[in-house]
Amino acid sequence: MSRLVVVSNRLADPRKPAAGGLAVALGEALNQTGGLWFGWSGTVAENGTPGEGELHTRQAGPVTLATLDLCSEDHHSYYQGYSNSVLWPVFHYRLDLADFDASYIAGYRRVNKLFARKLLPLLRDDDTIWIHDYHLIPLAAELRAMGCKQRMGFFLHIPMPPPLIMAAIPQHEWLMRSLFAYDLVGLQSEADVSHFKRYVRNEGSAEEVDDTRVRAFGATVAVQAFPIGIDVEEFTRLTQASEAVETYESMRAEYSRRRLLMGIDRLDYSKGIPQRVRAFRELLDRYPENRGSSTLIMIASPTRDDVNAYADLRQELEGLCGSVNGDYGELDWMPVRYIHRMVARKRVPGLCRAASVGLVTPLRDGMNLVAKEYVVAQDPDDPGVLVLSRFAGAAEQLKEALLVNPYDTQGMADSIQQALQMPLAERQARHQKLMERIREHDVHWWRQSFLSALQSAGA
Ligand code: GDG
Repeated sequence: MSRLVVVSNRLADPRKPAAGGLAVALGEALNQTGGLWFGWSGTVAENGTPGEGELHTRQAGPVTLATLDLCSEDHHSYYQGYSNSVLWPVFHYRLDLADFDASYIAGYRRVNKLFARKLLPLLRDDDTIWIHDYHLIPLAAELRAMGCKQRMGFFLHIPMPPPLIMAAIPQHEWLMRSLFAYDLVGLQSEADVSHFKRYVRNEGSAEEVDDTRVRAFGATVAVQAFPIGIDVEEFTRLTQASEAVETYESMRAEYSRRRLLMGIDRLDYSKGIPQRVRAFRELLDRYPENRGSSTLIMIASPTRDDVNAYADLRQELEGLCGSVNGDYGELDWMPVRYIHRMVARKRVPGLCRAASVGLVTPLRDGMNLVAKEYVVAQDPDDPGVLVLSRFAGAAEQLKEALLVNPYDTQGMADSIQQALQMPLAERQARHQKLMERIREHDVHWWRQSFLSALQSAGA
């Protein structure tokens, strides 16, 4: 078996459970092959030189972790700038929030080149290289330009936008062309694959070689959907562990007279968090029987606070939650509990299990793992109901959730009401089907199917 090399913007120590399912799954494959994980260290060197960075390596069992510092100029233009103020908003269809500052692209290219330069001497001839996400789209092209012949695959964790939205990025052709340096491009959903194929047909006069391979820009690449899953066993164990049980019990005791609705996300504009509060307000308005008896708990953990759009979102959300509580709250009932802090991972399943309704309502999302975690945390004998945006990648798989359009406030309020009223037998039947699908396509399936497709693609 050839050695696996994983490259991602950030990495985690796969031995630590707090690293989460993805790191554990990648860690397993890295462990089996004595692999290498390469990425940014998270350190910003104040007086560093652009395009340069110190490399640190350490061992985590059989796995080598190699991390690179970035100077503040590179961090600003590559990470905050091009990655999170151009690619993240545009790939989530938010052209209105994109900041097409012309200086960002140089930093993005510089850091991808720097990654390639520092990674190259660590590579062996028969390595299999798996590069992750939008920060590193041109990395394979940079490595190929330096003579790298190894098999290389790319997985995009966020959506692939439709061609006309992609075309808003001034460097769209260069970005899409650079994907053809990979042997395999993995996307989250069939919708993403169809957007990719349409783009390369329209802009690159692509020909479809077979079901998975397309030829354009003088190269051939395999493109397939690999919907990412969660580590079902790990999350089930976490659900049964004492911290989660304690959380569940204390929530049930605290809210013994109420039904709980819950949302847990990074505070990101793609997650449809204000839309969720508006729908909850509408629920209280249209279905007054929920006043005094339903509480919405929203955990929105801080993220990318230094990008402007995130500060605006925080302000909007605080205003919205305050107004619902002000307009509807009673001395003994607060309709919305909003927490802008990270909750310990061990408590997350307990929170999910205590909620009768899980609200996962992104405006656009590559997959959305919270949807899957919510389902797995439920008691199969008395499960809660998942209300899921049709614009989450997960909606392609999780058809037995109540699928909603987060832009339709009234429709979403009606679906929440339907969830609150759903008879036990229907809840159980839906939950069972959802569990089957989540179990079948877990994170191990995802990793194995990507890596085996990569072996065939590079053959
Ligand atoms: C990207 C794509 C794709 C959230 N709040 C807390 C917390 N979380 C955990 C959740 C879940 C994870 O973070 C979030 O995963 P998502 O999939 O929902 O979203 P992104 O972070 O945007 O991830 C996404 C994913 O990549 C994988 O490919 O699904 O579409 O955008 O595990 O539970 N965890 C803790 N405290 C919190 O407050 N401990």
